[in-house]
Amino acid sequence: MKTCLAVDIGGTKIAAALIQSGQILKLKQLATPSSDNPDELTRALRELVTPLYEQADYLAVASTGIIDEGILTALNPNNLGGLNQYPIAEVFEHLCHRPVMVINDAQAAAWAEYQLLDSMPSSMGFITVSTGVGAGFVINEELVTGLHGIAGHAGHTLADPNGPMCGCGRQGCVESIASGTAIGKAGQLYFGDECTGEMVFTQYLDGDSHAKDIVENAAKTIANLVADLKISLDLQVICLGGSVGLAPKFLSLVQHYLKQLPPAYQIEVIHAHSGANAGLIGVASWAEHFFQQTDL
Ligand code: ADP
Ligand code: BMX
Ligand code: ZN
Repeated sequence: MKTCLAVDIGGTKIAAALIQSGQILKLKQLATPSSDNPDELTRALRELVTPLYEQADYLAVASTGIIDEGILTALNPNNLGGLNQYPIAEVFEHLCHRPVMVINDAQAAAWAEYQLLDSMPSSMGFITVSTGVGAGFVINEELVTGLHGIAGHAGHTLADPNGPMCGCGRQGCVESIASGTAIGKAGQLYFGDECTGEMVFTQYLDGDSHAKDIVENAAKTIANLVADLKISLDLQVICLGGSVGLAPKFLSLVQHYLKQLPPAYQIEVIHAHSGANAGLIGVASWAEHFFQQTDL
């Protein structure tokens, strides 16, 4: 039985796990460095994988950013402390001397969640509301990665043409309003310069009215994204993940705003079954599929 070392690189945290037949055997996690120096990220990745890689046959990496030909290009470099154009596949090959496969984190999570659905629909979407807002799609039972790895970057579709400037360079993207980063930024006006998305949620759950406005605005924005995706792709179900997507009450708020739209926009929205581990489980499963064909 082959063992996979799966790594999930997000804008806030990096997790690594040894996985066999979809089961996590060992899990380690650390904070994503907030530096535009690529050596800082490489150092963090080395620290994470060194105690694990010798037990692995291959590596499966899910990362925030556009993954094309093994290079990570940030669509929103702010999510990675300004880091861009990082040779992610080469770095892992160098660190672990094992075959490496890399895809986008939300694409990986979509693949994990698709396989866990009871009804096995032909088309589904996954949305992560986390440091950024990412998405992944399975259409006609196939994970859509896109010719250049860009497919799924629905966090950068338009939510408000007069909204905040997004780190990708476009004004009013969904991510600039509804991501954990955007929620934290909106909260800084009321809760201080160090305010994070998580702190706004704590205030929200305590009944603060400013936090309520911010969280509701984010949920309404995600509900509209859900509606746009349903009407564009005729999806059958959408899974919501990421620490904001999984935060208490957020899913029910999204469902509440979605219900106010006409019937054609309605779709079942559920929590990611594999929770925070969706990226790890999904990329391990995707790599198993990939490496089986290459007779590893
Ligand atoms: P990553 O983007 O690295 O995958 P997360 O999914 O944890 O990481 O998303 C990080 C964002 O979620 C940050 O903006 C953080 O403030 C926010 N966050 C973390 N924990 C919570 C929580 N319990 N409730 C709401 N927001 C949270
Ligand atoms: C951003 C983008 C996506 C990513 C999404 C969620 C970058 C660096 N990332 O829209 O590729 O899937 O964030 O990422 O441009 P996370 O860090 O919030 O998990
Ligand atoms: Zn954007």
